[in-house]
Amino acid sequence: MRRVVRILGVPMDLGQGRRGVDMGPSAVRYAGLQARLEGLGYQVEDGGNIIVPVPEEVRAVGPGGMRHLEAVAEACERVFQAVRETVADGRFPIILGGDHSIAMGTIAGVIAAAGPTGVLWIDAHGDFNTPETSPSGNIHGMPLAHLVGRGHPRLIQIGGPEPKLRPEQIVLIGVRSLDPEERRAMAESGMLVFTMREIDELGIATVVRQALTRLKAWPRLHVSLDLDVLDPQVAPGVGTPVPGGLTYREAHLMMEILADSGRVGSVDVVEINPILDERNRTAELAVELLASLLGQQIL
Ligand code: 5AB
Ligand code: MN
Ligand code: MN
Ligand code: MN
Repeated sequence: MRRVVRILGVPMDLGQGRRGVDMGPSAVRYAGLQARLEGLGYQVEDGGNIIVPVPEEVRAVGPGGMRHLEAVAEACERVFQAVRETVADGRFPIILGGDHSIAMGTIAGVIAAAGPTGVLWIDAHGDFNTPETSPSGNIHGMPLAHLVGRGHPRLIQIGGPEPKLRPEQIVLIGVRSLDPEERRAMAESGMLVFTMREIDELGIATVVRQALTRLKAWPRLHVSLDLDVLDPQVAPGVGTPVPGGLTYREAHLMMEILADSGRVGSVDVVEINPILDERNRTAELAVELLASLLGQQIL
């Protein structure tokens, strides 16, 4: 039976301050995602975009200084429904962001349909701020905290009242920028975190294999790929670039090893900002990484 992929776009830039990541879904489609996956033998459906308001039409600052809280929560609820339905239909969802706040909807949707799922959060940042610890009020810096049940109830309750994840079922890879309080909470949380230092010392292959072993109790995995994990020299088109990131080769090898595991059942690709990009190369890189994650091999 041919595997079926469903692409869902989430043109969301409410979870952060800089404009432009709402154009991510268009940029990745333009870079040829569907044709590339069809070339690998997949049947590909495009489920279109989830409706997300533009910042101009919604309330700017919510309680506790959280930017666009209600609008982000409502959009994430729509993401939750669409992803749950996609997984229940037996499709492999590829969710194109949009800023990283969408992961509160995608992961809740995957878990509602497929049950407990391990999460690989691949990101320069920890995304573990709460409204109290956030220096910016930007919700894209908070999704992981809310997924484990820490933060504002409106966001914790997307897709149901209980926390969606336990810290033990999360591994972060590529981290190199944490806020002081976020860092403390992360160290105490029990999540396994591979910073860039560990990647440099151990090599990306060992890091990814250790991550897979750590998550062995969860046969099904979700990958949440924030393109800012890559070095800005290879991925300039992201909202919050941080120097010292993954190379082109490390990112590909990571995707290849994850593909070999046969355990990845869903993926988000987030934070691509076409306005800051150079001739769409970050979106093209995203397509290549997705092809590798879905089994493209050189030989
Ligand atoms: B991203 C920062 N920690 O909370 C904050 O790109 C940045 O989804 C968050 O990883 C970056 O505002 C969020 C300073
Ligand atoms: Mn992120
Ligand atoms: Mn990031
Ligand atoms: Mn970002």
